[in-house]
Amino acid sequence: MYQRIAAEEAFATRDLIRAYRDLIDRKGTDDPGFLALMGYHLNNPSQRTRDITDRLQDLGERRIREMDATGIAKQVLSLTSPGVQIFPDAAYATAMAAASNDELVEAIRKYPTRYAGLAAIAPQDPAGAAKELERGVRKLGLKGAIINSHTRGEYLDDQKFWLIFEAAEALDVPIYLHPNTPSPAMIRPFMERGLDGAVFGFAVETGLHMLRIVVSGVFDRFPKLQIVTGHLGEGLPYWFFRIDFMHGASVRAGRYESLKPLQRKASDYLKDNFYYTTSGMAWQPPILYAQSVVGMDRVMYAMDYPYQFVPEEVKVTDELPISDGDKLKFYQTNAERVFSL
Ligand code: 1DF
Ligand code: MN
Repeated sequence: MYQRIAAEEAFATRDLIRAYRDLIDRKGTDDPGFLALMGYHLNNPSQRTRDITDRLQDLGERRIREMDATGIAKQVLSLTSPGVQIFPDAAYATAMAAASNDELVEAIRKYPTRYAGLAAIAPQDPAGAAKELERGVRKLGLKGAIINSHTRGEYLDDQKFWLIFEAAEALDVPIYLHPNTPSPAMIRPFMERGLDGAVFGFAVETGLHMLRIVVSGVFDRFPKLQIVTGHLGEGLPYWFFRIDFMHGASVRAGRYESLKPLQRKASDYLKDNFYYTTSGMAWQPPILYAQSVVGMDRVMYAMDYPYQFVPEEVKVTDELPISDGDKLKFYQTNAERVFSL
């Protein structure tokens, strides 16, 4: 009746893992979120983290076997967060993105019916990132790009990054705005209670990033641009009414110089320029709620393998009380459309 396409599935190259270990060991970054997140994943002795790190690096038989076991027809693969965005040297980050995209494409060529992929890019060099996105799509057949929220504390509403949006719109491919840990300027109160990671910090950071992009006017400039978000939009669908009310009031009152009038309501962009995946949200109430506010054409399945590899969770979405036609959209055709699969 449908193929299950999973839209936010992570991998890592051996070189990336090595470079992360090196950054941690020689204190090559002072980003507290990165050190906490990758310090945990790479150095914690638990079975869970060791399994995740092993699975991340397998683009071969093990991954295919586990997809078969959970009924996943196709994974849309992306380099794990924070990708190359942590590296201080922009040229190094750009080269690392290209090498990772080349490796990804090798795997896709080996399993063309099972894998598709998004390009890693290095916003540290916006022009280089736009070029790598173009190479990824035109030469390698990748389906868009992934950006893991802030890049060294900077957000994509800064116009220096808009070359990337311009390229995505021109190529007619989406940007997956994947979580990163909260930026250094706001992570402290999260870390004091161990809430900086996927438990909640990711969602605050990335929901903020989505809203910064919306209110900056990116979509008035690039009206066809599409952004894919995970974790059911990092909570934002619950906020549409209040965001429209308060954002509109602040704009009309001229409260901030930086808050410019938009052509449409904030929630209009969140409905028409964003897609929402269910990564990490195997729970029917918020999925049904998101479908009710953004529509059946904008919510799609993701597992978040290997970070959230819980085979029983697929049953939760299989059993959604929606029509067969809507289930086909949810699992298959929405992803086929936005990623041109
Ligand atoms: C975690 C979760 C890590 C997700 C991720 O990338 C990630 C985690 C480093 O649990 O630490 O992509 N996730 O999307 O929920
Ligand atoms: Mn993820």
